[in-house]
Amino acid sequence: MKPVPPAKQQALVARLTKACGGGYSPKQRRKYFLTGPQWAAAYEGHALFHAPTRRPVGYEEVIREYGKIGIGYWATHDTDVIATPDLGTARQDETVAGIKKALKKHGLQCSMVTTETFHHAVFAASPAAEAPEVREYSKWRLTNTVRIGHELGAQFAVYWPGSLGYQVQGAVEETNTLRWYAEGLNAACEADIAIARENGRPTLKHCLEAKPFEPAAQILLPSSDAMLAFIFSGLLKHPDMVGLNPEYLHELMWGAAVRAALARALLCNKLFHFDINDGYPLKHDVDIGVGLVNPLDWLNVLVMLRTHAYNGPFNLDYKPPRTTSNQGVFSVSFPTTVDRFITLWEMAGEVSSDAVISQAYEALRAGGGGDPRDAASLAEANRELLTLHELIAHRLFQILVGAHKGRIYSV
Ligand code: XUL
Ligand code: MN
Ligand code: MN
Repeated sequence: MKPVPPAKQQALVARLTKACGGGYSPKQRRKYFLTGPQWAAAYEGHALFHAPTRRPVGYEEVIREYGKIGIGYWATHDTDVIATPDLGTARQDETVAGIKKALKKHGLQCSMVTTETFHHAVFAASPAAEAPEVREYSKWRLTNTVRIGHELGAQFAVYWPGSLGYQVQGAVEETNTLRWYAEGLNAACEADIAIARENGRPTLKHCLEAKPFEPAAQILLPSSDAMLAFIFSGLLKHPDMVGLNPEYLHELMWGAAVRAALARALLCNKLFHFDINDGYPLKHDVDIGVGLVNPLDWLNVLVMLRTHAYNGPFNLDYKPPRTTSNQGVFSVSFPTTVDRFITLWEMAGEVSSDAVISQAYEALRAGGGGDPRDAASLAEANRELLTLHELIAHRLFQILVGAHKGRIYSV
């Protein structure tokens, strides 16, 4: 094949994307509570060892393109859209007004706001630093974000304390740092109660998001479970307002079974929000698109969430690869990740109503009888029944590849 000249490359990608088929319409995509983060679409492909590969994009372009794709909700960090020195000034008001206009024009709603407490040098020692003035500033930043959230009509506020930790042991006293961090959240919840009352709106749902490492080497709240303990520790004044925003990959990063982590959050009624992506266990936060690495695990995760009637947002916290162009972010990255999510979600519905799986579950729950005081008799009574565990896993694989609908490969 001859080289493909740059002027013809977009048309080639468009032709092959179309050839993939199976895409959902924007109208169908809008039926799901899918939220598109400003930072995900605006990610320029940069990292510690990577120069950017894409040009910057502002909120107008992101909101417009999400609207075209059919992503019905938008989320942002404060500093994704307002430069740090402009926070709390008339320029913030102008930007918030501009965002409202863009959301209305393209038929989106703002679902979530979050405060950047990890990038700016002021947070070098975390938002819960030793210096009281830094902590005052953090409280102001969190409450300012809550105010922006109410102005934009958001329902959720997310907190990712990625710099709440240390590189060198012994430098910070962990119990103090955690108490100070709780004070910040308390300030945000109290401000929320007051602003919600002023505006006749419900309070926001405040969601903690854990990641086991990055950017700090050791993180004080590294997992969703650590955060559950923190919520119930007595340090929070409004624990009822605070829940979790687990991220699929962040749980894999410490080697967890994502379904089990979600189960623990569900049992505590704290699964408020879910960041969706994919990646590899015990590695870095690569934020690959949903289902590109672990489709079977993703199917199982969605079966669990459907079973428990999870109705919170699915936040596309995904980094389009740096090999994808600006055009590709909106023509390939977001539509395909959304469509894989929808496919897996609908497939999870098929799992729930699959006759083989439901009969297997029913039989397992009925058990094989036997004497409850006699281990040998119990083992014998259930021996053949327990083969169903493996059969269920096989059936899930069949559903994933469409074999349950007669799709076969000839040999
Ligand atoms: C970082 C991460 C963040 C949070 C919001 O790994 O996931 O984008 O979701 O700050
Ligand atoms: Mn991530
Ligand atoms: Mn996230």
